[in-house]
Amino acid sequence: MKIRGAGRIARYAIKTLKQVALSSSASNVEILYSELDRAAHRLLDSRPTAVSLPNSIRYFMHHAEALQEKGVDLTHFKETLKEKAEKFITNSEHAVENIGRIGARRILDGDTVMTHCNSTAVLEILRQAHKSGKRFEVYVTETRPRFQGRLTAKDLMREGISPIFIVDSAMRYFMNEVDKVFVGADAIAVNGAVVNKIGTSLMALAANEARTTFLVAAESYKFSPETLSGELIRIEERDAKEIIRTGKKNSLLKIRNPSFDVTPPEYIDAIITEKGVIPPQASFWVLQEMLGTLILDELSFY
Ligand code: RI2
Repeated sequence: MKIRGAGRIARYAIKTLKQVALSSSASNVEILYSELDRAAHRLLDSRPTAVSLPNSIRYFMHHAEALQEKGVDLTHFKETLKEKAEKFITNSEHAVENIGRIGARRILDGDTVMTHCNSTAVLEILRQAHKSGKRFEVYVTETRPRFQGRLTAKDLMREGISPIFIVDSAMRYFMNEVDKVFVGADAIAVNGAVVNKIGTSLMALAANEARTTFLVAAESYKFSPETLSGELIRIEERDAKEIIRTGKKNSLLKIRNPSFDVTPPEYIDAIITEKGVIPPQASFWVLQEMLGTLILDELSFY
């Protein structure tokens, strides 16, 4: 949890693999490849839900494998992987900027918006809308149990935006005042269902009932290729201690602490990606275009 936010997790994984490659004392490409393979699996095991993690690792390991098959020497291997890693990080940062630019157009002067958790992509939309001179109100939920909403509130204040901070359960109470909801995504399935911080699907339900527009901001590497073959996205369940101190007194208490939930496509008006705005039902085409058959072939390994 030191590294959080689906985009940041992906960039950090790539940075780590680059470091493993550059700092390795392996004497040949084969040994270095197996070191990278081990590191890739350790990284994969760290968080199960954010699809940006396997997608970024897949990108890096695909290049590592192609270089190994080509029979390049160790220096070339390291240099090329360094370039590929840096390219991924730059592209990912540009993707967030583009989402900001595209999403900011959706905010009108005088709008009231609401957000949940702490999404870099959503913050960029709000930042760019504010920078362009639009005035709007932002409701920010505290996002129990880890209170990432506090981070969002701080980020917004740093940009000169003054947020309205509410408890999660007040989202329905204020929804009638809200014109648009903006949330990020940890993963998007082929049918357009969005996995995001626990509480997102409740916010979508409340928005649907109040006829409030519900928008998701996500880079294309958050779409899950595994779901093309019917696999489900695993929802991370975290330690009970995040909710309550467990001890003798409440030893009979069972606690469940899922970190994410699934919002069905019917409750989502649009997904804002770096390529443009799509209806959730168009997720299949994003997956097809972004990932291609080559990477799908490698799903069984990563
Ligand atoms: P960006 C976060 O998960 C939140 O659920 C957020 O909406 C999503 O990742 C996307 O964040 P966590 O890592 O990539 O805090 O837009 O569990 O920053």
